[in-house]
Amino acid sequence: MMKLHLNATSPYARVARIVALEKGLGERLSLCWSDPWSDEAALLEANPVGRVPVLVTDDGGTIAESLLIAQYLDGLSDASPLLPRAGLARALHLAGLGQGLMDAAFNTVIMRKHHGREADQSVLGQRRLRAVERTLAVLERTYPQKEESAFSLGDIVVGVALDYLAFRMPETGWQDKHPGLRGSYSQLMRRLSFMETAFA
Ligand SMILES: N[C@@H](CCC(=O)N[C@@H](CS)C(=O)NCC(=O)O)C(=O)O
Repeated sequence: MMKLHLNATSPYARVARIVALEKGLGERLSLCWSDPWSDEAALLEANPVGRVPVLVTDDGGTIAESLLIAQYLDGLSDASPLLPRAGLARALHLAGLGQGLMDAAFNTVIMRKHHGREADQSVLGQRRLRAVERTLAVLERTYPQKEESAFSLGDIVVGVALDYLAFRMPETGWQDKHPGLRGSYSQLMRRLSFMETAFA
C-alpha cells in the first residue's frame, strides 16, 4: 500500500490525489492527514522539508513535490495516461502555468496569514498579484480549446489552481474578469476526481 501525506486545503496535495484517482490507484493509496505547519514527526520523517504532499511508495521510498509524484503515479500504469506522448508539450505547458499560478496564489495566502493584508503591498506581494493576473489572462486566451483534447496533468493543475483561487482568494473575482475560463473550469469541477477532493 502506498501512503500519501496530505492536507485538505493544500492545492499541491490535491493535484497528487486527483492524479491517483484518475489513474485508478485510489485503492492502493492510504491517506495520511497532517498539518505541515506543526512539524509532525511522521511528515518530517517522510519529507525533511516538512511540506505536503509526499508519497511513500510500496517499497518505502519517498517522493516529494506534487509534479514528481504525478509523474511517478502516471508511470505505474498505461491506463489513462496523464502525460500522453501526443500532446506532451501542451500538457507540460499547462502544468507549468497552473503550478506557477498556484505558487503565486498560495504564497499570497500564506504571507497574508503571517503578516496580514499589508503583505500584498510589499514589492514581492505586488509581484505575486501581477503574476496571478497575467497568468489568468494567458489562460483565458489559450486554455479553452475548440477541439476536444485528451485530459492530462495540465488540466488537473490548471483546474486545481483556479479552484484554489476561488476558495482562498475569491476577491480576485476571476470568474467575472475572465469569463472565457468559466466553461472549462465548471467542466473540470464536474469530474469525480475533483468532486471527491473538494477543498474543505
Ligand atoms: N512545490 C511543492 C509545494 C508544496 C507546498 O508548498 N506545500 C505546502 C502546503 S499547500 C506546505 O506543506 N507548506 C508548509 C511549509 O512550507 O513549511 C509541490 O509542488 O508539492
